[in-house]
Amino acid sequence: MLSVVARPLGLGASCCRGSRRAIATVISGNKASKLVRERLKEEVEKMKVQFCGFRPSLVVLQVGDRDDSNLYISTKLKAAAEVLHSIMSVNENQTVHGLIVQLPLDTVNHINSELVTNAVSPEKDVDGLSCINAGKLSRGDLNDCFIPCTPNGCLELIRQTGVSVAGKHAVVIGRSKIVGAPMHDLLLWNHATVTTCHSKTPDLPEQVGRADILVVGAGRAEMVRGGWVKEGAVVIDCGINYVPDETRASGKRVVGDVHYASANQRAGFITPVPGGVGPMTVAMLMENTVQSAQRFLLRSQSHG
Ligand code: NAP
Ligand code: LUD
Repeated sequence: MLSVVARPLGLGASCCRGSRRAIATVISGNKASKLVRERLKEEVEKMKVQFCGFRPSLVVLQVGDRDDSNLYISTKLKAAAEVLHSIMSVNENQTVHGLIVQLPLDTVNHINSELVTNAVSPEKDVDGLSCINAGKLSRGDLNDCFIPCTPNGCLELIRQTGVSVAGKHAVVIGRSKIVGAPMHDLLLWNHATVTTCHSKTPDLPEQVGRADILVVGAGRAEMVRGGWVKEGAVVIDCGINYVPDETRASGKRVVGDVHYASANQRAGFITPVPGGVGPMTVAMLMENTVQSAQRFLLRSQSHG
C-alpha cells in the first residue's frame, strides 16, 4: 500500500561541511504527495476501463459551519440523530466507498464525536478513526485496516528519507486519536522502539533528545526547540498553528509545532510547515479511498 519508493534524498546533517554543520535535508510533502496522486490517477483510470466507468467515491460530512473547513453546507445539522441518520444512509449507499466526518464537530451542538466516528461503517472508514480500525492498528493488523491519514503520511515521508524505522528509537509527541496514538502504533509495528509524550510528560526536552525519529503532533506553535533535537534525527512536524504576522495581508501565518529555524540546524531530515505533512494527509486520504474502492470491487466480484 505504501508504494512510493523509499530513496535517500541526500546527505543528512550528521555530515559536516568544513567546520560548519550542514543544514537538514527538507522532506517535501508537496513533492511526495504529488507522486502519490499521480500513481492513484493511473489506478483509478485502470478501474474505470476495467469496470465500465467505475469511480471511487468519498463523502466528507461536515457538521456545523466552522469557517476553517473548506466544505460549505447550507443546512446546519442540529442533533446527533440527524448526523447519525446521514452516516447510516452513506453507509448503505453502494456507490460511496469512503466516508469521513470532518473534525472537530460543531461544539455549539455538543455532539459526541466518539459516537459519530464509530457510526461510520469500518469498510468505509477511510479516516481509520472507528474503534474497529484503531483496534486492528493497535494490535498490528496493518494490512486489514484503514490507517489514519496523517500518521500514514508521516510514515511515508520517513520512508522517503531512506532511514529505516526498524530498531530505531522513535518519539511521538501527542496521543490524540487522529495523530499521536495511531502514529505510536504505526511506528511500533514497523519495529521502532517508541516513546509517546503528552502534556504530563515532565522531561520533554530529554525525551526528544533520545529520538532518532521524532514525530510532533501537539498543537503548540514552535514548542520543540532545535537544541532539544538529536543530531541527524528525522523530524516530522504535524503541527498547523496560525500565529499573528503583521507583514502578511492575512495578518497571520502558519507554523508547525517545531521551531524550524533552529531544528534544521541539528536534524538530518525535517518536514516544513506548510508543505510537509499536510499535503501528505490529503494524498493518503485519496489512497485509502482508492483502496476502499478496490476492496469493494473484490467483494462484489466474489459475491458473483
Ligand atoms: P489534540 O487532539 O489537541 O492533541 C494534542 C496532543 O498533544 C495531546 O495528546 C496533548 O496531551 C499533547 N500536548 C499538548 N500540549 C503539550 C505539551 N506542552 N507537551 C507535550 N504534549 C502536549 O491535537 P491533534 O488533533 O492531535 O493535532 C495536533 C497538531 O497536529 C495540531 O497542530 C493540528 O492542527 C495538527 N494536525 C495536522 C494534520 C495534518 O494533516 N498536517 C492533521 C491533524 C492534526 P494530552 O493528551 O495530555 O492532552
Ligand atoms: N478531520 C482531519 N480535521 C482536521 N495543510 C486534516 C489537515 C491538510 N475527520 C478528519 O485533514 O484528517 C482529518 N480527518 N484533518 N487536517 C487537519 C485535521 C480532520 C490539515 C492541513 C492540511 C489536512 C494541509 O494540506 C497545508 C500544508 O500544511 O501545507 C496548508 C496549511 C495552511 O493553512 O497553509
